[in-house]
Amino acid sequence: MEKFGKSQSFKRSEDVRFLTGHGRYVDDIAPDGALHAILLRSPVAHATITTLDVSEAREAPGVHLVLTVDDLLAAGMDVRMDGAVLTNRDGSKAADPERPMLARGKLRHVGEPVALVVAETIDQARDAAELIELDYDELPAHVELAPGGETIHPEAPDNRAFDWGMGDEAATAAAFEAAARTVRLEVGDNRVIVNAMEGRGCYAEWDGARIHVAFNGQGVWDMKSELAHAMGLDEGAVRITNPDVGGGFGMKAASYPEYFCVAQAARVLGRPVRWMSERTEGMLSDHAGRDLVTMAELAFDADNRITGYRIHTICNLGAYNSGFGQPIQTQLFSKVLTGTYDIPAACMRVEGIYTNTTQVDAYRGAGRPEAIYVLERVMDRAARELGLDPSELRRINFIKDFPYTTPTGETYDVGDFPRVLDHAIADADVAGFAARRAESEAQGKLRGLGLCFYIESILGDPAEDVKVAFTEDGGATIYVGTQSNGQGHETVFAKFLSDQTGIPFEKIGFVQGDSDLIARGGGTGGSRSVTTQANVTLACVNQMVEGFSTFLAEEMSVDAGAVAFDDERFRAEGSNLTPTMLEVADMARAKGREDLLTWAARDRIEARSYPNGAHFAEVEIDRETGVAEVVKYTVVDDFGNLINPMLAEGQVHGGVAQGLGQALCERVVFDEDGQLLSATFMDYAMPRADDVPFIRFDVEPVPSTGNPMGMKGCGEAGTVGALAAVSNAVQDALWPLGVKQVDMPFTPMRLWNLMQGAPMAAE
Ligand code: SMO
Repeated sequence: MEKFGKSQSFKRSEDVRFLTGHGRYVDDIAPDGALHAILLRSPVAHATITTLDVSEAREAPGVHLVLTVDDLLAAGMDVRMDGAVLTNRDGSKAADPERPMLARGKLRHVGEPVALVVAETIDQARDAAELIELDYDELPAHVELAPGGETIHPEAPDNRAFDWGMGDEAATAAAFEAAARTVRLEVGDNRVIVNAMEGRGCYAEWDGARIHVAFNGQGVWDMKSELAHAMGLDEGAVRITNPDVGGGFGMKAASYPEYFCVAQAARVLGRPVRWMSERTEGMLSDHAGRDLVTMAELAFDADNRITGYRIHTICNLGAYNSGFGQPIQTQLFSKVLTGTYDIPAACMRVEGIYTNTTQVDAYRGAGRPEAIYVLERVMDRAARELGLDPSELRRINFIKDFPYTTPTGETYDVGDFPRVLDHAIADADVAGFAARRAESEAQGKLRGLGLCFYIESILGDPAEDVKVAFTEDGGATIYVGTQSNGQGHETVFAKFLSDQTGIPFEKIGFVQGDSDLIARGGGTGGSRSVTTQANVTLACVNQMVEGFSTFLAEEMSVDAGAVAFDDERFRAEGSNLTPTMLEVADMARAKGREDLLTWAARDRIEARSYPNGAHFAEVEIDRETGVAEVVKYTVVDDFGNLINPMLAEGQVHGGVAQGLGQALCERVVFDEDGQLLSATFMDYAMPRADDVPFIRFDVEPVPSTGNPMGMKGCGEAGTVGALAAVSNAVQDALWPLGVKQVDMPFTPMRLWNLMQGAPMAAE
């Protein structure tokens, strides 16, 4: 691993641009003269449309176009949005009702797009939208996370989208029958609204032959093929770009109806058209996260070893299948179902439910935080019931021999969970907790300590693309298939290329997110970027070194194979020439060897990697007010080898803050009619800076064997660990009062009621 020993906390070169207001976000760069689009959205959660008359709106001042689903269909568009579909336990296909780009006959959630209005100004578009006549017969809304209720899609009786399973049910049942002890716990995982700092937006332009759509997404490739298909264009006639993006978190990974409608408007009008979401609009139309309830059961033998684990989950899909809605709480959840424990028999059953709410899809971790949350909550409960220290119960059950194949078929290559846990116990000063608790109590506060030991499986496309082009000005440009959403890719990937080639960092240009410039790419998601991009960049550098060496052998009049590259210079015995890579590129250019000036590679990592770690949270709860505060937080991660520890730590900070927000304050409330009551920042509580404590972070690396750099991926890990750590700490604080179960979010009202002995429903 010597070659990767150059890891260092190199500062982000893009920050100067971002901090001085020079970011190029989609709404900053829309073409001059672009028309403004707004969406008329459904004001009700469930209804049959009786009238949709846009004629008056079309005549309104400044209006250029109004599109309904009929207009899209009349233009020959395929209005059906893509969504992955599962196979049920009984072998049948899961319900796959159409999700139209604009409402088609029915309205199924508040905020569903109904019509697109394009005008000279936003105000004119808004005024025109008021003139649209939308009449409907309201239907009862199905909001509850349970089967039954008014049918939303005829294809899904009882509003059940799927009934999916995995694992060995019979072996698990046998383990439960033979168990010395069993422990069960029902755990809710509250719905969250993602609220990226930058809302969703796009613009589109049509030049008569090609469409260009710029949107703030997590990659351009899925959108390219979907848009070509929907608009009936060759892929060659579609260019998709992602400029700077202010946070995606899985929510921006999907294609959304607005992008297709805006593209069609640009094609119809032959003029650029732009759309930018407002905050409340985003809360109603961005895919939400989590929203599931799970019954989890553990079976133990007399030595406190887990012999069986099973879960039954009900999860919310919202009104339609969105891109990844179905696989998240099922296939992705299954990747880490049994966590870091050696569990011989396990199985899962998941029922997906349609409701008259906005779609629920990927959110930082997509299924893996949910799986770890459930497991680490029930492990914590088990420790209490078995009378063991929570760390001890985990230690007894840790997987110790690698490679290890889990009951759901994942093969963990390496890990050293006891070492990571020991490090965290020391860093968190677990030994001093009793004294800290006594201090808190002296001030009228409850104090709890919570542990989560998580593992993640990095996901997304294991293949990635890169191109390196040597430029006339004596530098090089790296083109990457991944997509920064603010993580610092520009710095990390240029620095990686610099380290591997000796090309000075400041001479390396960076290009991402343009389907015309990069052959293919997997975008950002599933903690994949650094591993996949570094892997393929390395493959590309190896090609460059080989090609340049062959070229140089001739120039130096030495044998091919005598030329060596030491990360900075090419050298060969018998030659005084020791050129750098940029110098070789110049030599090649002078000789007209254009073929040596552009290098492209595509490579696949053969195995996934499994970041893991321990989070300890300490929470103080004010008995008078019910306010819970996270007062101490410690993370020790095994991310394998890091190429920029500072940026990895930043990812952990952000991830923990997001998990802490879900645990402490974020609460989505729909009323019984399906109206979103928490649709502004006055009503929806995001975590603020003073909710987040100092986070102590360290690493205990066990390099992955799944990729040549020994990396493990760190983007989602903070969120995966934070939910259960904070929840177990709150549980620990309340246990002495006889409170046996409490679900997120731990709002003051909820905790205060619990402390008064009032039922949670009193909220
Ligand atoms: S939730 Mo992510 O972008 O895999």
